[in-house]
Amino acid sequence: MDIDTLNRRFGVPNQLRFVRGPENFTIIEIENFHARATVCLQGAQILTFQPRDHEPVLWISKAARYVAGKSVRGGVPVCWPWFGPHATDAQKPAHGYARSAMWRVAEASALNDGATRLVLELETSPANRQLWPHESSLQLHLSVGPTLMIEMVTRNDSAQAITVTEALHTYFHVSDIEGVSVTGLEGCSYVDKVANGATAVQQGAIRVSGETDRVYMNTAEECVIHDAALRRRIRIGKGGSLSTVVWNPWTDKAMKLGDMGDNGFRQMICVETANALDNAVSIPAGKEHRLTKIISVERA
Ligand code: TA6
Repeated sequence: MDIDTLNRRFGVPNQLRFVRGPENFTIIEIENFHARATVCLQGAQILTFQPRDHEPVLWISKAARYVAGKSVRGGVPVCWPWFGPHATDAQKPAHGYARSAMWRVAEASALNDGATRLVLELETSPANRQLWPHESSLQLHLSVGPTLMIEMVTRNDSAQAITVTEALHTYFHVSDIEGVSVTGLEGCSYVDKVANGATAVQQGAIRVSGETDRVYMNTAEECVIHDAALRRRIRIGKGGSLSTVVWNPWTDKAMKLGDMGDNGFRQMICVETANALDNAVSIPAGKEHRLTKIISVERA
């Protein structure tokens, strides 16, 4: 659908419009009394979120590339219908295909509280069906207001149960990675992907001083990123999620990724709301599963 048609059908006066972004990407610009945000239609990827009177909450790489069929480095990539490498087929894309596939707009509206609602739906295609041969659908429900509310809704339209792993792979903007801490996971066991998948138990707040890649298991807890230099706390609430992933690539991995920008890793930390590894979700035939993330910022 071209930009003019999108604006005619789904534009929300003074709040939401569609624009042509880099490399012809369709970008959704949202601005209301409470906040502003941008979303890339490919991958239903939230790129930016900035509440009024606050610094940007999400990190996006200064070296981000806009390539058709590739997710952009930063914001909130949608990992689905699997998280991480495919369990049995290394040829399949890491983190599933939703983050790099085309989505369509299902709804856009102004809410009574001044927030803006947007619903996007993953398009089906022969290529996607090859990767995931199950009658199912995925929608992303967003509410952009003083908080950013994101809901991934998986519906199983098939006649048998399906099992998914998933994540809202959120890159948060921080003043400096060694100046922040993350609370909420104290005492939680995690799989340490930097230590060959060894399991450990989180002692105290999380501080990062090297490559960090941990899947915290069986936790429904809210996490908080404490950033003294930015004089703020970012609260990350969740529902329908039993895993939280904490990731920073640090120097070498960032270099290998090639799109993190010079020292970009120093200004980001991923705190991902997920269902990963043994927290995979089984959805009975005809039923749906909702993973919810609520991001809010407060002055520290
Ligand atoms: O969520 C952490 C992680 O699984 C890391 O292992 C790293 O691979 C990261 O995701 C980024 O993956 P990507 O495919 O986006 O480069």
